[in-house]
Amino acid sequence: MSDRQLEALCGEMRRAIIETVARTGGHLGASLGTVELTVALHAELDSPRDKILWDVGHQAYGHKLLTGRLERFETLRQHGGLSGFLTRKESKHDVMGAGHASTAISYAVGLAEAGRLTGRRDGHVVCVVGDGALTGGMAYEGLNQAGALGAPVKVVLNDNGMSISPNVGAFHMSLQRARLDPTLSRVRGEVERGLAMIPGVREVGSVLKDATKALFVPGALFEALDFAYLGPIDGHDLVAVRAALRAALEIDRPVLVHLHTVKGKGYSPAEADGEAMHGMTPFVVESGKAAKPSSGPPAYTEVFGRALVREAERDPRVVAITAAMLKGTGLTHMRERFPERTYDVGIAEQHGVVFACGLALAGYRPVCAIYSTFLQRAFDPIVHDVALQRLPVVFAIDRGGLVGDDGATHHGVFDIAYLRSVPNLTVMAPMDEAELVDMLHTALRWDGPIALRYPRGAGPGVEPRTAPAVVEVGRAQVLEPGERVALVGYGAGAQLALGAADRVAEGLGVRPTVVNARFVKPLDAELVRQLARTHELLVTIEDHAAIGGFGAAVLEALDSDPVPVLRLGVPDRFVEHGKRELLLQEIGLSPEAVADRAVAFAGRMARVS
Ligand SMILES: Cc1ncc(C[n+]2csc(CCOP(=O)(O)OP(=O)(O)O)c2C)c(N)n1
Repeated sequence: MSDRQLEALCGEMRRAIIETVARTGGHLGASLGTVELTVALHAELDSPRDKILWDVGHQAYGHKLLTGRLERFETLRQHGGLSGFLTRKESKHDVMGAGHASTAISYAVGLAEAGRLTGRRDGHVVCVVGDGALTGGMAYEGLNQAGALGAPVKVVLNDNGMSISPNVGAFHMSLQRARLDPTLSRVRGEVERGLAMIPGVREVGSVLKDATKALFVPGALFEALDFAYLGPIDGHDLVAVRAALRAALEIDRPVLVHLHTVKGKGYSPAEADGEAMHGMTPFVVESGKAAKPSSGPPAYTEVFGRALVREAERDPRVVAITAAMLKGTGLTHMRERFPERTYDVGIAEQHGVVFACGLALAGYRPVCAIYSTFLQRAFDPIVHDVALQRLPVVFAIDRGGLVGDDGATHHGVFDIAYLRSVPNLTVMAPMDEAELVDMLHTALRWDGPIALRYPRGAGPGVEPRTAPAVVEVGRAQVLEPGERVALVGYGAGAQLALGAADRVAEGLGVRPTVVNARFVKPLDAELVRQLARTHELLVTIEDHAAIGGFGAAVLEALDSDPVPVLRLGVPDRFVEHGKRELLLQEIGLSPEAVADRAVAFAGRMARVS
């Protein structure tokens, strides 16, 4: 296709992305910003022989459109439809699957090195990485090794100045300075021209060019890592981007191509508010406003964010940490009220947790507000730095459980398992908004590491008390006394237990006992044993992997009082994307399914006995 045709194609792709995401919801701004880059990559490369890797994969809707998924594009993020990220099973053009940031460079180095090992350099390896993803340490680990190996990877830095919120960090600031200060490149040009006038300099021209580049453009860091640096280039100038890619592909060593792009490019509401338009629910194209204004009780995130401000007002030692999820974790309220006590460390969960340790050592009460799925990145610091050192760090774990449309990369279904095996940690989950506020209050008064998890979206709408109360650590709560069957729920599981109770009563002819477990560590083992002695069946309910989760903790506590335990949780497979309610139904964790499974199990037991 000619350049004119390709430019027209870019317009068509933008329209398809805007119109589809308006219906399905999804990552809008990021994919609008990469349209020209996507077209340029597919014009210059022969995918899948040449390997195009996208970090996170949320900016790759255009790549889906150009690799055979136009027809199915309207199923984006729908149950059974296209994923909102790239996944290996969806297309041979999706070289790697992702959803978490900062992995693409490492994959690319591995692919390039495999080519060297086998002696078959089968195509180019090009990865696209955002400036946000460059706040994650793993990106530097990859660059560092690529430089040392001389691996011929091509890294395209898609620099839009934004992570989800405006990007952070010293490197970002230096990129911004370079972007905002045109004198830097003018001065560099003048210096180069001046040097070229010095007799004898012509012979070492390229060396000097490299030296001035290092002095005047953000390429210095990449040059230090033994990358050739090309840029900065206007990432919406298709011809310029193609030329830069061609130049990079000709160089047989690591190259970084630096593009300046605009998040939301071509759709004015998204250009105007990149943060709000990063991840969208369905919206009206003309206005950019949500199609269905939110109603009902506030999300757990919001309740947490406001409660944290109140705790910080009471105690000047309270500080808050997010890893690039200021809005997603509700810390915008903290940022507004106490900007100097609110830290966005970038996409750096590992660092963020150890940073919290430093603050805790000095007497502060850090609260790390991190999604369950991203906290996986910080597992070693949780063990080695927080728990082993017994530091009073609070983990506010948002998006515990199935998250819905984002799918397998984002479900937070492993945190109970990976936290409850760690000594010194206290691990709890509220069943409603009021308990969330109380548990945060409790956590900030607890002398040791402590975590609370809560699900995505809104709770049942229980108003928090005016003055929060301290919850007794390790004590569960019997919500409804009953007989024969005890439904023991953890966190959102307690709501499921309540929701299932009537149907269980109908099925059994007697009302079941309903328990809000509150703590998985320390577990209220005394109550669990008492339930075991007084009931025929315990049913544990959790929005978490059944393996290693709350139900497993209950089983472990019962070795001397055996009673059948039906453990209801997420099965041992990766659950795909779709509406949360639909997914919960699919895996048998809707209130109705919980009730039916409990009654059927009790029925089978009765037949056996
Ligand atoms: C480990 C991890 N933490 C947090 C996130 C949430 N997240 C998704 S996209 C994003 C911003 C990425 O910014 P950038 O790489 O610059 O891409 P852009 O959206 O600007 O194109 C963040 C923080 C994530 N995907 N992975």
